[in-house]
Amino acid sequence: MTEPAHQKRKRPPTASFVVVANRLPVDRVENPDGTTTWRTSPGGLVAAFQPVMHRHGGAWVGWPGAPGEELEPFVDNGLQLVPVTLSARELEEYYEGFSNATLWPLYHDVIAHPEFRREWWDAYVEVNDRFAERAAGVAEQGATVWVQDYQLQLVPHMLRERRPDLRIGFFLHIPFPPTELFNQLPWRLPILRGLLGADLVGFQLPGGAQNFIRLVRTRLNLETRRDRIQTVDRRTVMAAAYPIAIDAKAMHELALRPETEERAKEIRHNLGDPQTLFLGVDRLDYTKGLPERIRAFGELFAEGLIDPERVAFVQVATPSRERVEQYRQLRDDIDRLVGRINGDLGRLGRPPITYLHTSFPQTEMAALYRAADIMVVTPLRDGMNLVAKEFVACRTEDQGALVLSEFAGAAYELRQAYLVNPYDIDGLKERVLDAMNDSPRNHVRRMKALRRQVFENDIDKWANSFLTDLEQPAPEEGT
Ligand code: GDG
Repeated sequence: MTEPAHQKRKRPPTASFVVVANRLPVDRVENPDGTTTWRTSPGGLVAAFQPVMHRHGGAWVGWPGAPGEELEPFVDNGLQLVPVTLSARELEEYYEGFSNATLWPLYHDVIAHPEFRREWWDAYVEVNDRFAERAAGVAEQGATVWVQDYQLQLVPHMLRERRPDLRIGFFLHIPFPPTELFNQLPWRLPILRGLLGADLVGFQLPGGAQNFIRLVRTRLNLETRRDRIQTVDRRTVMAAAYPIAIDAKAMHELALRPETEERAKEIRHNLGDPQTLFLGVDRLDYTKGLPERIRAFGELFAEGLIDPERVAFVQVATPSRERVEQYRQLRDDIDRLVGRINGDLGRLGRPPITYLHTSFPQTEMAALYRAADIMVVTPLRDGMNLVAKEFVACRTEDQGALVLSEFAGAAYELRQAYLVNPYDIDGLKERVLDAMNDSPRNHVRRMKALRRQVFENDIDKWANSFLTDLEQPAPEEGT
């Protein structure tokens, strides 16, 4: 869309289905002629939710991506987009601070140290309140509002106070931590109460739902029965697992396009037509286990267990949260690690590790997935990991293999992957070799099973199962 921005903006009518997420699904692009275009923003939540929104219609409430930007609601690509303004200070305190330097590490098993700062919490409360206000203004009487992720855990309660007529769902895209970690949080009670404003609280895995139920029982003294919680205002809240999925068919079709296949061949050719091409694709995040993975490959090359003349390893690391100190540090560490391995082991024109700190269009991602033989997905902790599922969906000929961390939510469903403990570098090396040396017959057998799983449990099924449970009236007390 390239018409001038002011022509596109209009106040949205109220909607019967509203998604509330930290980010709108688009980034603004200023064209040289002064017009504005919107481009899909990267990331797991948007990738998962775009198809859901296109099927259901409705409004999406979120931050448009630039500090201080005040935009009227507008329509893009058939979606009603309702921008929430965040100041530079709020971004620093609510987003980079409380969301990404407190909650993100805490919820990912404290892989990095979470910082607890009271001013960050205050900003979190303030911004959550603004999102709730915006959603309350957009939702029509009796509408369904689906709130997304760790940045907005107070919104369900704040929204219910304003609009008791709504059906409110919440889905957490990242892990919900074990009780002893969650209990470190100075603001644990308001967060639990915030989530309990929803009728349905969804998690990636049953373990997350169980952690939450245990916490509301022990910390808030609420009565719980299986996946139901009785609140003090005598509502029934359901807490259950809904492992998130992908639009497998769309991904498969993208992979099948002749231009994707052509590009996949070109990628392999540019890498020297290796016998085996390993691939990693991750946001550059300390949860994704990049240093451990790179170290394992460095050792495999150095010890002659894989031959850099015949094997290539491509690691794409998509830039992420670059203003947060821990992320800057990680980037430097990885640069150094890759530089050292390639410096020690590479020869002219053929580095053992091709490391790309950049993001690509989805077509290029599909070509990479097709080009690769073995995908290496080894996060230290991950809510789900869509990359693993996307790779499987792109294996149009049932070939290749997936090496997958036990600590990715995806491991719960993708049992036929080569599962691995990513903290165990020797184990990781062994698993990489197992995957590489296994017979093509075993690869096909495993891949067929993985594909069945990914195609049978796609994003439509995921959204329908959450929304069906959300629409169900709560059972009478005592039943
Ligand atoms: C969070 C949770 C959970 C990546 N680089 C590019 C690109 N991507 C796309 C991938 C995939 C998505 O971004 C990444 O999703 P992941 O699930 O792997 O990871 P997170 O961003 O951490 O997502 C995660 C997810 O939410 C959904 O609930 O699975 O556990 O952490 O779709 O393809 N896309 C494009 N260019 C890139 O360079 N176009």
